[in-house]
Amino acid sequence: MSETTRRGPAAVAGLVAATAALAAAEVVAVAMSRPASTPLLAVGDAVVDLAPPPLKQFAVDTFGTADKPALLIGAAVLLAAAAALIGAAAARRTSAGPAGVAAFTAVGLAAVLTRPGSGTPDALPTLAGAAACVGVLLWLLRAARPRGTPSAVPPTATDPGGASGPTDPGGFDRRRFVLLAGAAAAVSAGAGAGARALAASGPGSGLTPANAVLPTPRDRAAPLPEGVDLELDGLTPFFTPNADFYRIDTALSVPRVDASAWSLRIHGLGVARERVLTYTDLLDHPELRERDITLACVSNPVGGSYVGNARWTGVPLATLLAEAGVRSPADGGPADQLVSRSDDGMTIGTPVADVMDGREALLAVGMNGHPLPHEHGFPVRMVVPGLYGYVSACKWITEIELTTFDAFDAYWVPRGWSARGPVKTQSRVDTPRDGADLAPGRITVAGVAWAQNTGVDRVEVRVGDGPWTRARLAEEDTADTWRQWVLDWDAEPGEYTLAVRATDREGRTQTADRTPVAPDGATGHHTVTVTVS
Ligand SMILES: Nc1nc2c(c(=O)[nH]1)N[C@H]1C(S)=C(S)[C@@H](COP(=O)(O)O)O[C@H]1N2
Ligand SMILES: [Mo]
Repeated sequence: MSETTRRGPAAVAGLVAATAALAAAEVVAVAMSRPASTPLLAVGDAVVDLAPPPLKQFAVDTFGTADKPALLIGAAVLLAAAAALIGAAAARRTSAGPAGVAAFTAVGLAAVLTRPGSGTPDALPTLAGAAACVGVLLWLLRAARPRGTPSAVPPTATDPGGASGPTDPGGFDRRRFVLLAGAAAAVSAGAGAGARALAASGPGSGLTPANAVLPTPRDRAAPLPEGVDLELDGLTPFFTPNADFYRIDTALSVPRVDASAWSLRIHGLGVARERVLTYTDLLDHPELRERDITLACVSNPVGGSYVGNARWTGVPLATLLAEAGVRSPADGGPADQLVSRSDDGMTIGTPVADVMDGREALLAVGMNGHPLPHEHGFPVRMVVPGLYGYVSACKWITEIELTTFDAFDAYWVPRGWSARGPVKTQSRVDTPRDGADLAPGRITVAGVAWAQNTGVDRVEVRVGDGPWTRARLAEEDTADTWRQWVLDWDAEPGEYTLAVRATDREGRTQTADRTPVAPDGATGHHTVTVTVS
C-alpha cells in the first residue's frame, strides 16, 4: 500500500477543486448574464424558501439584514468540509471523487432548475463547475500521488522527513503540490470573486437605473409643510435617502431587470380587459404622480429600523385596475386578493378592497426622484400606504393576478404570517439612544411615529412611572408618512426608562402589550434606558 495518497494533501485537493467549481460556475453564470443561476446561490435560495419559519426567524433575529451573508458563509463552510472529505476519500478510491462531485452536482442542478423563471441553459454554470471540479481534483490527486521511486537522498539529521527536499522518501513532491494547489486556488478565487464583483457592481444591461430617465410628473407631491423635519441631532431625517433605506427581501442576488424588456401582465378573476404594460406605458401614463409614503416591514421589532420614508413616483394602481375592468369587492367584484409576482418568484397577496378604496396605492417607478435602485425593485414595484411590505410592496414586479384569499396563499402565508397585514400604529425614540449617559439638565427626547393611511394624532412620552406627557408633533406631510415628535425633558441625576406611545387619528393608542413580529407585526411601547449623572 505504499502507493496510497496521503489524506491531508487529498483533502486539500478536494478543497481547491471545490473552489475551482464555484469559480467556474460563477464565471459562466456572469458570462451568460444569469448571475443568479450559480449553484451556490440557487441552493441558498432554495434553503431560504424551504427553511422552517422558526429557523428563519432565528436567522433574522441573530443576523438581522446580514442573514443572507451568514447563510452563504454557512453554506461555504459546509461545502468546504464536504469537499475535504470527498478529496480524502478519493485518496483511497479515485472514483469517490467524481462520485462525490456528481452528488453535489445533482443537488445544484435540482436547485438551479427549480428556481422561478429558470430554463435549461441555467444548468450550464453548475455543469461547468462540476467539470472544473473533477478536472482539478484528479489533476491535484495525481500531483499528490507518491512517486514510484523512493528518494535517492536518505533522511538526514537536519532534514528528517525530507520536508525541504524535492521529494518525501516514498512520498510525493510536496513543494510542487503546494505550488500547483496554491496556484489553482488563487486563480479560482480571483476569477470567481472578479466575476461576482462584476455582476454586483455593473449597471446591468439594457435600460437600467443608471440610464433610465423619469419624466417629471404633472401631479407633483404637495409641497412639504414648513417644520416637517425638525432636523435634530440623532433624529431620523424625514426622507430616508435611497442608500440608507432598509432592504428586506428573500433574494440572495439582487435581480437586475432590463426595463426595456420588462412587462407587467394584469389578468385573472374579474379582469374584463387583460393588460400587458411596458415600462414606457407607465412613464407616459397621464396619471403618473409623486406621493410621499412611509414603508414598514412586518418584521420590524418595536424600536427597530425596518421602516423608511420616500417620495415615490408611480401610477395609481386603482386606475390601472379600473382600466382592466376590475371592480372592487365593494362594487361587487369577484376577486378579493391581488397577487403580485416578481421576477425572482416572490408572491405577495394584497386585499383588492384596500388598493381600490381611494388610498394612494402606486405601481412605483421612482424613489426620491431617481429610478428605483435595483435593490428596491427596479424597474417597477408596488407601494401601498398602510400595509406592511410583505402584503403589498412587491419589488421587481412582473405580474398581477386577481384571485381570492380562499384560492391562493402568497409566499409568507404558509410560513406562519398572516394573509392580511395592515400596518400597526407605532412610535420610536431615536434620541437619546438606549444606554446613553447624559448630563443633567434639558434633554431633547425625539423620534418618529407612523400610522399610514390614518395619520398620527398624538405622541406621548413617559419617564419612569411618571404620567404620559404629550410630545410636540412636527408638521404632518400626509397621513401616509411618519411624523417626527420632540419633548424637552428636565432631567435630574438617576437612571430612567423612557417610553413612547402614539395614538392615530382613529383614536387607537398603542398597547403596552408586547407581541412578537409574527404573525402580523409587533406591538408594545418602545423604551430606552438612560443614565443621567
Ligand atoms: N420580490 C420581492 N419583493 C418584496 C420582498 C421580497 O422578498 N421579494 N419583500 C417585501 C418585504 S417583506 C418588504 S418589508 C419590502 C421591503 O422593501 P425595501 O427592501 O425596498 O425596503 O419589500 C417587499 N417586496
Ligand atoms: Mo417585510
